[in-house]
Amino acid sequence: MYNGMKNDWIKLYLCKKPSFMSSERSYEESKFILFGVPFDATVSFRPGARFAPMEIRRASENIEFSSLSGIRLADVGDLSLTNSVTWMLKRVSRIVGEILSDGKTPIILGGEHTLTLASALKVCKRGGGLIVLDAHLDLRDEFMDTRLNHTTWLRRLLERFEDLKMMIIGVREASSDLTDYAEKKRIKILKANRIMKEYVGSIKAVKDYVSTLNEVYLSIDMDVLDPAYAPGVSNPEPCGLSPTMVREIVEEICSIKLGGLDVVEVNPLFDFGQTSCYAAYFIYTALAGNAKIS
Ligand SMILES: [Mn+2]
Repeated sequence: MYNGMKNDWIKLYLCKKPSFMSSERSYEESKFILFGVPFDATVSFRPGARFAPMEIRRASENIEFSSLSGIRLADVGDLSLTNSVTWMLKRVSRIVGEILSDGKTPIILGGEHTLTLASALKVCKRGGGLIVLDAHLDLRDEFMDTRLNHTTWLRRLLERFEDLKMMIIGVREASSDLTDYAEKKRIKILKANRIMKEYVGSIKAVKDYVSTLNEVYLSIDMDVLDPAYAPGVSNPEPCGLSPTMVREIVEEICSIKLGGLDVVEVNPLFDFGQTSCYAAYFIYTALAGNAKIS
C-alpha cells in the first residue's frame, strides 16, 4: 500500500545528517561524488583517523561558504567497515572505477593515507599526474613488519605505475635512501622549508609543474599543515605550512581538470575541530576553483 503522504512527517521533522556541505543532491545529478573511508587499521602512531569522515562533514556543514550552487556534489556515504587493508583497497578501487566510468569525479574523505594507492592508481592510469601535499614521503619499502601501510603506499603505487608523473609538496625531513629513491623515480619534491623561505618562487614552481599536466589527482595529507594549525593528525611533524599557503597551492593545482581528490589523516581524537575545519575548507577550495573550468 502506498503511504507516502502518511509519512510526510519524516521529511518535515527529521533529517539524515551530517552530509558534506549539507548536500542533498543525487548521484545522477552530480559531477563530484564524495565518499568516506573510515579506515586506520595500519596506523603506526595515533589511531583515530577512522572517525574523520563524519567530523569533516560536520565541520563542512558549519562553515560559511560563498558560492555552493556551482558545485554539483553528492555525498554517497562511507565505505563499509573492514579491518583488511587489501579489501579496503579493492573496494575503493571498484567505487572509484564506477565513478570515473560514469564521467564523474571522485572526492574521498580519509581515513589513513593508504587509500590513495587504490584511488590515484585508477585515476592516473587515464594519463594525468599526481600531486601529494604531505609532511612525509611515504616511500618506505616496509614498516612495522608490513609492506602495505600508510608509510609505504606511494612506493607500492610506483611499483605498479612506473611512469607516474608526480610532485610532493610540504615535505619536512626524510632519510637519504628515501630521497635517493624519489630522485631515481623523477619525483619532484618541494620541501616546506623552501616554500617558507621562497614563497613566491615556490608558488611559481607549482604553477609551472601544473601547466605540464592535462589532469591531476590531488591527495592532501593534513599533516602538511603545521601542528599549531592542525593538531588533529595521526603523525604530526613540526614546522609545516600555514593554511593560507596550502589554500593558494590548492588553488593553483585545481586550475586544471581535477581527476580525483582525497583528504586524509585527520584524527578527530587529537583535534578541537581545527583540522576537520581546514580539511573541509580545502575540499571546498579545490571544488570551487574546478567547478568554473569543467
Ligand atoms: Mn603524512
